[in-house]
Amino acid sequence: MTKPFKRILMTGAAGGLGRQLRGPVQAFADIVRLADIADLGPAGPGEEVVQCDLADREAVLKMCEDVDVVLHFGGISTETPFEPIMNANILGMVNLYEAVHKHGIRRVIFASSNHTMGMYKTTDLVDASMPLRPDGYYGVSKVFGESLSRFYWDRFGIETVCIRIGSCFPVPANVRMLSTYISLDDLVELLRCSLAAPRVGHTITFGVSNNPSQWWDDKHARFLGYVPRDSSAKFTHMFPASGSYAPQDDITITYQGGGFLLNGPKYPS
Ligand code: NAI
Ligand code: 15L
Repeated sequence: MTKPFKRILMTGAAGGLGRQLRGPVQAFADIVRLADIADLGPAGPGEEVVQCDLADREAVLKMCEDVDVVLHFGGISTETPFEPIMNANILGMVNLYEAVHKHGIRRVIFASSNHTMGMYKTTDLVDASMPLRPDGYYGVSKVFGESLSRFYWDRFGIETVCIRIGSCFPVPANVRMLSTYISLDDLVELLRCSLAAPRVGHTITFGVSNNPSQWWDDKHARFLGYVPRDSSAKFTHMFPASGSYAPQDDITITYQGGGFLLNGPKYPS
């Protein structure tokens, strides 16, 4: 069967999501180029493997040679001190888009995050037109990525779908994740839709399954045609109601960003 692309690049391929997506992304292209700063092991059939630090401009330029489309999953994925985030998620993003532009790559799918909006309350319903409210350095770096990709669309016509991924883990780790859960199958389907749509311009979509509790309204990205099939409902029994109210001053319950708020910048440090 003919595949939609000749060569797809997936950064962050050695990470938690990258390892699980390594098989499914084969459906999208004849050749999958897997990249990470960490070791990826040997290339399998239909694969190429590149070890590359996103902060290394020349290496990123080379990583993007002869690529048709990019799935950008590489970078720091949690709240950490600023320096690693700056190198991987900010400088790395600049290097990537410079290379994408130089090589004439037309579309990027960017693994953004719900932490771009983590300071909204868990009682809010958020959509992509609402002001950004990141919950720490990590969320701010994803806001930077969304903003940089917007600039590259407006100025150079490079298309990006920013997927504000919720929590893509096999099983929710806490009550919060009953609202933020996305299954791997649903994420793969959202990637497929983001690659297949004829025109995406600069689109922000929420990567979430059809969970009983919804914090995000994806009305601005319906045209992608993503219809989640999974739900966190099957995990609800893991978190029975305690019968007592959570303390009002618990910021991990008040804000959508949850535990990330505890690890962000604090003064005095
Ligand atoms: P992960 O931390 O397991 O994987 C990230 C990968 O990026 C790692 O393999 C790491 O070696 C690589 N990396 C880090 N710094 C790098 C650098 N300077 N140069 C090249 N590669 C570098 O994270 P995970 O969970 O696989 O997430 C993948 C992407 O999806 C991340 O961008 C994350 O922010 C985003 N995301 C993930 C969510 C989830 O539920 N897993 C939720 C929201 C966003
Ligand atoms: C993210 O952005 C992280 O990359 C991931 O590790 C999870 O913590 C997720 O958000 C979440 O909010 O659960």
